[in-house]
Amino acid sequence: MTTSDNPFAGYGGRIATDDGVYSQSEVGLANRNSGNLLETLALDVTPTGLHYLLIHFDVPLIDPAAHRLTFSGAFDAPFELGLDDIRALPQVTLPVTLECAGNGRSGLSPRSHSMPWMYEAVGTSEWTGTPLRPLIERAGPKDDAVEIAFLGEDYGFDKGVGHHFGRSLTMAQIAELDVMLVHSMNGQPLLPQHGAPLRLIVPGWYGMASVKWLGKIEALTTPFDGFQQVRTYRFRENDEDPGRPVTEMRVKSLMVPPGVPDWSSRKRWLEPGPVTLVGRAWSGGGVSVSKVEVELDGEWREARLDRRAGPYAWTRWSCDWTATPGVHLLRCRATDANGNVQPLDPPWDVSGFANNSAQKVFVFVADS
Ligand SMILES: Nc1nc2c(c(=O)[nH]1)N[C@H]1C(S)=C(S)[C@@H](COP(=O)(O)O)O[C@H]1N2
Ligand SMILES: [Mo]
Repeated sequence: MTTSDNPFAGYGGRIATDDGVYSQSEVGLANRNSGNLLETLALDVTPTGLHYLLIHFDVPLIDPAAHRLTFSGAFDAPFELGLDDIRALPQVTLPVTLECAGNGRSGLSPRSHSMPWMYEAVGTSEWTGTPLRPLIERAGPKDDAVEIAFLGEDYGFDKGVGHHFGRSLTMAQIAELDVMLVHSMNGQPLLPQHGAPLRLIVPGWYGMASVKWLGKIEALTTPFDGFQQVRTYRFRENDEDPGRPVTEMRVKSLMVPPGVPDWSSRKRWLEPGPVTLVGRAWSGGGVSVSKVEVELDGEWREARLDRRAGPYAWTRWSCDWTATPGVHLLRCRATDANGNVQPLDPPWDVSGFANNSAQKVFVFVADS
């Protein structure tokens, strides 16, 4: 498709962004795609209604009783399944921390025009469903199959290109990753906004791989060229750069902002004295967090780490601080078992993907 086919071409393009000033369309995106409230980082599992949302188009409203998942393309034994068939297969529940690749985008300058996340596009849920790999094996990819594509029922336009939201994984990734076909979240059937009745969960990767409203699984003999695979979710230095695909989550940590907030600035107010700071840290690909440090009055102090609920779930951390009167900037940074450390400044990317720089929280401590 060329840009002249863009049905929206005559109606103006994306609006230029200006640091600190948000356009109406960015506010519109933010109203549709809510974020997690950082106070719930105190919990192991994010309450379902507070899990962040990223919905590119409209939520397709699907009748679960009529829904069929089809396996098609370069398979020797294509078949289809209904929801009851999937529930009758071996069931697994896995706690998985999901983070949007665009989380932190607002921290970049210049900022690309897309969902203007700050810190809140992350959450942990207990997902229930069946492992994907045995179903792929049952369908039997032909010898020349190179990738499996996962297509959602939602359809819309981006940069003038109409498409179903779709992503792919290579045969090697299917063999390596613990991909799940999921119908329930925290013990309840998926809500419409989280992909009902069926979605993919790709543990350890950024959220874009976890296709919601899953309708088709297709074996391909050439790499998938869908918009969400080749035109976005790529790290790019500049607009000409073909880029590298976004895959596993980068090491990151967040704290529950202490004290109480100012309504509009979200800056914090605290009484002086002892306070326990708590938060969560995670990394991608099942890699564990080995250290979290909190910057308190210019000094980096090591936090205590709890045991995580599973290889794909975040780790709780805590750190004691004696708050003294005045203004403080608190930061936290995690290190994973591979030695990756969160940077203090945002890593550059044209689209603002995977900004894992240390969170900053401004705190005003009252006079004693
Ligand atoms: N079909 C479909 N799947 C999708 C999306 C989408 O817009 N359509 N958004 C993706 C992105 S970018 C993310 S971060 C996660 C968000 O999942 P959640 O809304 O359940 O938190 O879903 C992914 N799967
Ligand atoms: Mo995302």
